[in-house]
Amino acid sequence: MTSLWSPGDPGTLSDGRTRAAFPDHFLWGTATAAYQIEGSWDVDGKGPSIWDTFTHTPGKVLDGSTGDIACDHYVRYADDVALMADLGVNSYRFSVSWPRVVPTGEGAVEPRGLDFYDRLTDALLGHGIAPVVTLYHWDLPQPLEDRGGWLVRDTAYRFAEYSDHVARRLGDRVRTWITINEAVVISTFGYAFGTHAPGRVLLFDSFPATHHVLLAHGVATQAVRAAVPGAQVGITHNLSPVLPLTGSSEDAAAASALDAIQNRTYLDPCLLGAYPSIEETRIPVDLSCIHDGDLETIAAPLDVLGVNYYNPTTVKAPGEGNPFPFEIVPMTDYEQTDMGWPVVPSGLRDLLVSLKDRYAEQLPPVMVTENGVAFPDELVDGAVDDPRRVEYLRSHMAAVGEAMDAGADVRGFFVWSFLDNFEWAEGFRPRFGLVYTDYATQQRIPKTSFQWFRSFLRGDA
Ligand code: IFM
Repeated sequence: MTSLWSPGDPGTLSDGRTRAAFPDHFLWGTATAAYQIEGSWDVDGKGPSIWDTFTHTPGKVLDGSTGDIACDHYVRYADDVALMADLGVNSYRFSVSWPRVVPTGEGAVEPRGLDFYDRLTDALLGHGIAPVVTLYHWDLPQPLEDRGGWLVRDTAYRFAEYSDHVARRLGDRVRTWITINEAVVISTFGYAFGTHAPGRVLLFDSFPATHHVLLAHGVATQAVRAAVPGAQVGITHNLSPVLPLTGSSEDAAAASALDAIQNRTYLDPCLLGAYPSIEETRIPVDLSCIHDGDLETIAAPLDVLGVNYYNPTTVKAPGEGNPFPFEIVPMTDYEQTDMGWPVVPSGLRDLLVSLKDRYAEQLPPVMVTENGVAFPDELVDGAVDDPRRVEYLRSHMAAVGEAMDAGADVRGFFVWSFLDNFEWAEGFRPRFGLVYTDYATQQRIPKTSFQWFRSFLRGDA
């Protein structure tokens, strides 16, 4: 497939919209995470994280790779920021590595770690790019995991202390703060199924990890607000609309259960102050880790809700002997990404509209903090033509516009990701970037999708 769009064409969305159709204050950015891009895993006093341990354990990552070097962004950040400026984004979402700032997870701060984020923040502001800081994107300090990790309550309070350190250092320049990225992934892949660090396989007994991550969000929100007057604080959830395979009541019940398990278990406590009931999730969990007052802490009103969208999920009723109340059905009728995910732009519109309908006045303004796609990009004669990513972005951004037309209060959109990077248990194979990373040379090669996004951001029409 050659590009439908080529340099010189208007930078429009799939429905013809241009940037001018969105409000002036709308944040247009890209997103990354510390472990996925920084490298320099053991320099300047940084402590080990659970992802350092996990990737250094043979057999955990598909291609055997690690984030030891990744995109070498810790060293090359200034050039990366200059490339972002060339792209024309007005915002950039990055995460701070907890073990870089507090190497053992509690106690002494490593000033060189904070200095890095200070330099990065200044470099962004120097180019007129507003930083959006995520405080936790999965790299828990290993010493805290050794004491139980997210299964123990104390980790939430250590997170609040670390958040306070970061907020005090960057709060004079950073307005928007995301406490936690994708609690569902942390607890499900990290503690229920063990495919992510720290690799615990606790199935239904992983609920304390869910609760303590959400509690960490609550107490860190208090810490950031205390340190930074006027801070805009939120949490980012990875949300997947759940569709029943057929109109049968059994499939509808399966869809409703999975929606409660993977979406509402994370949204409801933050927005409504209550978990969905066990009758709704149909998962037998021990709720004794919830203490009096926790849900009030977790449900302090948010300034913004971050939404990461990749695809919807189709389910049917479970077969005999399935311990789960649903069975996932592959959506093979749709274009498939390199992650095996279906491409369904309308799912993003439906999701944003359904949040508004479901949570009404409890819903704060929303930002799409991640949306993007991995396709098998190739470097040919020094260039990377990725027409499928161009179309993916054009259609998903149009879906955001449609949701806004329908009344959704969306304030920003961040492409995942700025550059190809370490995709967790999948290693370096999936390429999500607008910029191709040549890992052998660390050369950055902007793809056609970068050119398209730049044209859209400039308002070329
Ligand atoms: O790479 C991840 C990111 O770290 C969290 N959200 C989903 C992305 C793609 O899998």
